[in-house]
Amino acid sequence: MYMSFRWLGQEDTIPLEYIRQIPRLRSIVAALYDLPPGAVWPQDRLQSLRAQAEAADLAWRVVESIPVPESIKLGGADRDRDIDAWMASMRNVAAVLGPASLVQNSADWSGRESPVVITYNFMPVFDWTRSQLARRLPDGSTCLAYDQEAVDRLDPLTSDLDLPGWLATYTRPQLTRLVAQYRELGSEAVYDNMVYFLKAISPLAEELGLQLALHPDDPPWPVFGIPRVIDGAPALRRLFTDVPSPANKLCLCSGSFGVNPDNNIVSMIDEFPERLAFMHLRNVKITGPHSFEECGHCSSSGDLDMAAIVEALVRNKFDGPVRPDHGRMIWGETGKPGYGLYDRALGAAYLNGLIEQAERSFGT
Ligand code: DNO
Repeated sequence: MYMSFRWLGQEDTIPLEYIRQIPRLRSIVAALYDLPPGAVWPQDRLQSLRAQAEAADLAWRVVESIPVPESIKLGGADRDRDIDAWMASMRNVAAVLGPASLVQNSADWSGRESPVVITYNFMPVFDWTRSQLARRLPDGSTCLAYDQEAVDRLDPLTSDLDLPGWLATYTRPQLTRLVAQYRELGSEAVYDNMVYFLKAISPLAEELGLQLALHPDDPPWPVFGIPRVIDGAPALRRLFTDVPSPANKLCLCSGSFGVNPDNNIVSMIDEFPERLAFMHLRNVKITGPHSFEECGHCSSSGDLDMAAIVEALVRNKFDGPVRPDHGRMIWGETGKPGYGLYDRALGAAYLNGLIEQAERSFGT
């Protein structure tokens, strides 16, 4: 298992050099964030991002994410065109980051020859959703939070939403139409559209040696009456039966699944070890029904047993990338909610400690 860190590209205020200074940090997770869903990612753009990472002595093996256009999630008239574009991006990612391109100065780094991972999600319209981007905690830090009562008071069509994961590129009429389409479509049809998409792209992923890492719905329940389909182990079981391709894998996000107490992350790791491509490791504190805060990464800060999660990964011989996930804002830092440097760096250091200890216990 190797540690990585999300870097948000040119607009990220955190220098790559600082990321490299985190102990054991040798690789970034990145994407061409400025390109809209449906655009083909050009090789020269991928190449220059890779070169930028390598100039800072960091590898780039994990793409997070190539966005899936709404036409694909809706099963619309343009979906085959958009799937072709997605596959063209897959080809370019494989050509630029692929198995033949080893990272320099990394003889001592375990991720050196690891497969390239492409992360994606199948959440309609809003991606990850929170009701508060900066809830103040008693220690003065701030965190992201989700409160169902607050969300119930919001109408996505009339409220001024400032949602963290949402590509706020839709005009109000587009948003109105999309929300109505998804509400009418329902979750079974969205699921079928996901299967259609995966059946179309997984043969190419296998051929190119890419791992497709599906990020779960965050939170794992319907938001604003819009369906969400990857909410727990039964949904995963069904998906891996319907699309058995070995390229069909997971970005198992402990914090997304973990806010539903019915989801046991350790059992999921034990049940789907061969499906794990990438891990988002963060803790969460459940504050009420369908409500939670994003706490620090340590087990004692929230409701997930992070040591048991890391132990399960080592026990199952997981050798892919992991990353700390959303951090709180601490020490006066300002920046993109969830994506500051300090608390994520603390998270990486803590997780590295857990990994070292678990690897010793299991003799790996
Ligand atoms: C939030 C992230 C998500 C994730 C996508 C994966 O911080 O975990 O935005 O990148 O959902 O496609």
